[in-house]
Amino acid sequence: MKTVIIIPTYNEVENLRPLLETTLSHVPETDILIVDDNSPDGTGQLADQIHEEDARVHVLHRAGKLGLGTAYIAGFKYAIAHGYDAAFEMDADFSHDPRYLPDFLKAIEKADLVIGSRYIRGGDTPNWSPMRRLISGAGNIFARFMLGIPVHDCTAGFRCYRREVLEGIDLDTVQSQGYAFQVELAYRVMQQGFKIVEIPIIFLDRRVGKSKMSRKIIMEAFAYVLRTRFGKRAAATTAKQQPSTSSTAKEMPTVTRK
Ligand SMILES: Nc1nc2c(ncn2[C@@H]2O[C@H](COP(=O)(O)OP(=O)(O)OP(=O)(O)O)[C@@H](O)[C@H]2O)c(=O)[nH]1
Ligand SMILES: [Mg+2]
Repeated sequence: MKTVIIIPTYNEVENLRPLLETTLSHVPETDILIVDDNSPDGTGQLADQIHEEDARVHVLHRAGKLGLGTAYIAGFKYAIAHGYDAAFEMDADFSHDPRYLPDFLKAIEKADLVIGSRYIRGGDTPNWSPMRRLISGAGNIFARFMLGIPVHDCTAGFRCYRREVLEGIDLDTVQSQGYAFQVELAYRVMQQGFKIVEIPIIFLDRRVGKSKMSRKIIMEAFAYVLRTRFGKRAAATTAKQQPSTSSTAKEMPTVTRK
């Protein structure tokens, strides 16, 4: 299976080289795609340098900080355009331990989407404060029951998608950026009837560098769940009245490829 690991980066210069080394030591047969948003700390230049040293590492440069969701959408389009059979989402800060990558590859053989879950047996968030556990745990239960997503950790960002899934969920209409992006994708994958499997992961806090997440990102996820749950009837009516035009020519990422 031809596989690519998509890693969005914004100011991850200290993490990048050790992360890529560790990742490729666990899954030497995969490719990596860094999607860098013109990080002021030079992450993009370092990624270019690593690309020169190792042909498995590719880089997409975007003009500025455009958000995590669009970074993944650009990465998914790259994966489709370059004939990958499966694509991973993975953070650059070591929260997503590359040692789990072989478990994902095994699981994706019998699934369409594999999610690294903190909320099933064997999963954990050992460094988190009780408050952070409460917010994340309650948010997940809320999203799960409001939207009927059969997943214990639907905000998780350590995932592997089969190509058919990425082709089946109309990437151009995804709007969300942060945790909501993960919830929206899980919801769409479920709606299309694809098979989702969770495998346990221990989620560690970032080693170095600064968090880019904020209260705004939490509110975005909350608003997405409410809008999707209670806007359903209205959305269905609109869809009936205005049949959607199916476009075969999918837009290519607005990014330059190294
Ligand atoms: N390309 C791109 N990457 C981003 C953007 N925002 C965040 N990232 C990357 O997305 C990943 C997740 O961001 P984090 O800041 O670690 O968010 P988090 O994991 O919720 O927060 P932490 O508690 O700091 O771990 C990291 O690899 C970031 O570098 C963005 O706007 N563009
Ligand atoms: Mg992180």
